[in-house]
Amino acid sequence: MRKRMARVALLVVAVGAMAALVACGGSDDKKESGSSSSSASSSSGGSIKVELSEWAVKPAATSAKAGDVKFEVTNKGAAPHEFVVIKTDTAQDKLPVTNGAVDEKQVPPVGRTANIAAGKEEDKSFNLTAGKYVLLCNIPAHYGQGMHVAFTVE
Ligand SMILES: [Cu+2]
Repeated sequence: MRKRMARVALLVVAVGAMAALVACGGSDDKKESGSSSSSASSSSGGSIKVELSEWAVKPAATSAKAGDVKFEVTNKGAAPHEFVVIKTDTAQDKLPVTNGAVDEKQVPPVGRTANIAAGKEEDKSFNLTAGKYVLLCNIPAHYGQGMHVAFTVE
Protein backbone atom coordinates (compact mmCIF):
# COMPACT_ATOMS: atom_id res chain seq x y z
CA MET A 1 0.00 0.00 0.00
CA ARG A 2 2.71 2.45 0.96
CA LYS A 3 4.69 1.46 -2.10
CA ARG A 4 1.76 2.19 -4.36
CA MET A 5 1.22 5.62 -2.80
CA ALA A 6 4.87 6.40 -3.35
CA ARG A 7 4.62 5.42 -7.00
CA VAL A 8 1.60 7.67 -7.51
CA ALA A 9 3.42 10.51 -5.83
CA LEU A 10 6.42 9.96 -8.09
CA LEU A 11 4.15 10.02 -11.13
CA VAL A 12 2.61 13.30 -10.02
CA VAL A 13 6.07 14.80 -9.61
CA ALA A 14 7.13 13.51 -13.02
CA VAL A 15 4.04 14.92 -14.73
CA GLY A 16 4.53 18.21 -12.93
CA ALA A 17 8.13 18.41 -14.04
CA MET A 18 7.14 17.69 -17.63
CA ALA A 19 4.47 20.37 -17.53
CA ALA A 20 7.04 22.83 -16.21
CA LEU A 21 9.43 21.90 -19.01
CA VAL A 22 6.74 22.38 -21.63
CA ALA A 23 5.81 25.73 -20.13
CA CYS A 24 9.43 26.88 -20.23
CA GLY A 25 9.88 25.74 -23.81
CA GLY A 26 6.75 27.57 -24.81
CA SER A 27 7.86 30.88 -23.39
CA ASP A 28 11.16 30.65 -25.26
CA ASP A 29 9.28 30.67 -28.54
CA LYS A 30 7.57 33.97 -27.87
CA LYS A 31 9.58 36.09 -30.26
CA GLU A 32 7.10 38.95 -30.15
CA SER A 33 7.64 39.44 -26.41
CA GLY A 34 10.49 41.87 -27.15
CA SER A 35 8.05 44.52 -28.30
CA SER A 36 6.02 44.46 -25.10
CA SER A 37 7.23 47.93 -24.10
CA SER A 38 5.67 49.45 -27.22
CA SER A 39 2.24 48.59 -25.88
CA ALA A 40 2.51 51.64 -23.62
CA SER A 41 0.55 54.58 -24.93
CA SER A 42 2.36 57.02 -27.18
CA SER A 43 1.75 60.69 -27.75
CA SER A 44 0.30 61.60 -31.13
CA GLY A 45 2.15 64.91 -31.29
CA GLY A 46 -0.23 66.86 -29.09
CA SER A 47 0.32 67.69 -25.48
CA ILE A 48 0.79 65.14 -22.75
CA LYS A 49 -1.08 65.46 -19.49
CA VAL A 50 0.99 64.71 -16.40
CA GLU A 51 -0.29 64.23 -12.88
CA LEU A 52 1.94 64.85 -9.88
CA SER A 53 1.00 63.49 -6.48
CA GLU A 54 2.47 61.90 -3.36
CA TRP A 55 4.44 60.04 -4.60
CA ALA A 56 4.15 59.61 -8.31
CA VAL A 57 4.69 61.24 -11.69
CA LYS A 58 1.98 59.93 -14.01
CA PRO A 59 2.14 60.96 -17.66
CA ALA A 60 -0.82 60.08 -19.89
CA ALA A 61 1.73 58.80 -22.42
CA THR A 62 5.15 57.25 -21.83
CA SER A 63 6.62 58.17 -25.19
CA ALA A 64 6.52 60.95 -27.76
CA LYS A 65 7.90 61.89 -31.15
CA ALA A 66 11.08 63.98 -31.21
CA GLY A 67 10.55 67.73 -31.39
CA ASP A 68 8.60 70.11 -29.21
CA VAL A 69 6.74 68.12 -26.60
CA LYS A 70 4.23 69.97 -24.46
CA PHE A 71 3.48 68.69 -20.99
CA GLU A 72 0.37 69.85 -19.15
CA VAL A 73 1.44 69.27 -15.59
CA THR A 74 -1.14 69.26 -12.82
CA ASN A 75 -0.34 68.88 -9.15
CA LYS A 76 -3.02 66.54 -7.84
CA GLY A 77 -1.23 66.17 -4.52
CA ALA A 78 -1.36 68.08 -1.27
CA ALA A 79 2.26 69.29 -1.26
CA PRO A 80 4.09 71.43 -3.82
CA HIS A 81 5.77 69.48 -6.60
CA GLU A 82 7.81 70.24 -9.69
CA PHE A 83 8.27 68.52 -13.02
CA VAL A 84 11.81 67.89 -14.24
CA VAL A 85 12.92 66.32 -17.53
CA ILE A 86 16.29 64.55 -17.61
CA LYS A 87 17.75 62.82 -20.66
CA THR A 88 19.67 59.75 -19.53
CA ASP A 89 20.23 56.09 -20.29
CA THR A 90 20.30 55.36 -16.56
CA ALA A 91 17.29 53.47 -15.20
CA GLN A 92 14.60 55.79 -13.81
CA ASP A 93 15.21 54.61 -10.23
CA LYS A 94 19.02 54.58 -10.40
CA LEU A 95 19.89 58.25 -10.91
CA PRO A 96 22.71 59.63 -8.70
CA VAL A 97 21.31 61.19 -5.52
CA THR A 98 23.01 63.80 -3.32
CA ASN A 99 21.36 65.09 -0.14
CA GLY A 100 18.06 63.45 -1.01
CA ALA A 101 17.75 64.91 -4.50
CA VAL A 102 18.93 63.76 -7.89
CA ASP A 103 22.37 65.29 -8.51
CA GLU A 104 21.63 67.64 -11.39
CA LYS A 105 25.34 68.32 -11.92
CA GLN A 106 25.78 64.72 -12.97
CA VAL A 107 22.52 64.48 -14.92
CA PRO A 108 21.61 68.01 -16.04
CA PRO A 109 17.89 68.49 -16.74
CA VAL A 110 16.62 69.43 -20.18
CA GLY A 111 14.22 71.68 -18.33
CA ARG A 112 11.69 71.97 -15.51
CA THR A 113 8.59 73.73 -14.34
CA ALA A 114 8.57 75.99 -11.32
CA ASN A 115 7.32 74.50 -8.07
CA ILE A 116 3.61 73.89 -8.63
CA ALA A 117 1.28 74.42 -5.68
CA ALA A 118 -1.33 71.80 -4.80
CA GLY A 119 -4.18 71.88 -7.29
CA LYS A 120 -2.34 74.13 -9.79
CA GLU A 121 -1.26 73.44 -13.36
CA GLU A 122 1.75 74.55 -15.40
CA ASP A 123 2.10 73.83 -19.10
CA LYS A 124 5.59 73.69 -20.49
CA SER A 125 7.14 72.65 -23.79
CA PHE A 126 10.56 71.10 -24.17
CA ASN A 127 12.45 70.39 -27.39
CA LEU A 128 13.29 66.71 -27.02
CA THR A 129 15.62 64.67 -29.20
CA ALA A 130 15.27 60.92 -29.56
CA GLY A 131 16.41 58.93 -26.56
CA LYS A 132 15.58 57.83 -23.06
CA TYR A 133 14.37 60.22 -20.40
CA VAL A 134 13.32 60.27 -16.78
CA LEU A 135 10.46 62.52 -15.69
CA LEU A 136 10.71 63.34 -12.02
CA CYS A 137 10.10 65.70 -9.14
CA ASN A 138 13.38 66.82 -7.61
CA ILE A 139 12.19 68.52 -4.46
CA PRO A 140 14.44 66.92 -1.81
CA ALA A 141 13.25 63.40 -0.86
CA HIS A 142 10.49 63.29 -3.48
CA TYR A 143 12.56 61.33 -6.00
CA GLY A 144 13.36 58.76 -3.32
CA GLN A 145 9.66 58.50 -2.47
CA GLY A 146 8.94 57.37 -6.02
CA MET A 147 8.30 60.54 -8.01
CA HIS A 148 9.92 59.37 -11.24
CA VAL A 149 8.94 57.60 -14.41
CA ALA A 150 10.69 56.48 -17.60
CA PHE A 151 9.87 58.31 -20.82
CA THR A 152 11.00 57.60 -24.38
CA VAL A 153 11.33 59.98 -27.32
CA GLU A 154 11.42 58.38 -30.77
CU1 LIG B 1 7.37 66.24 -5.52
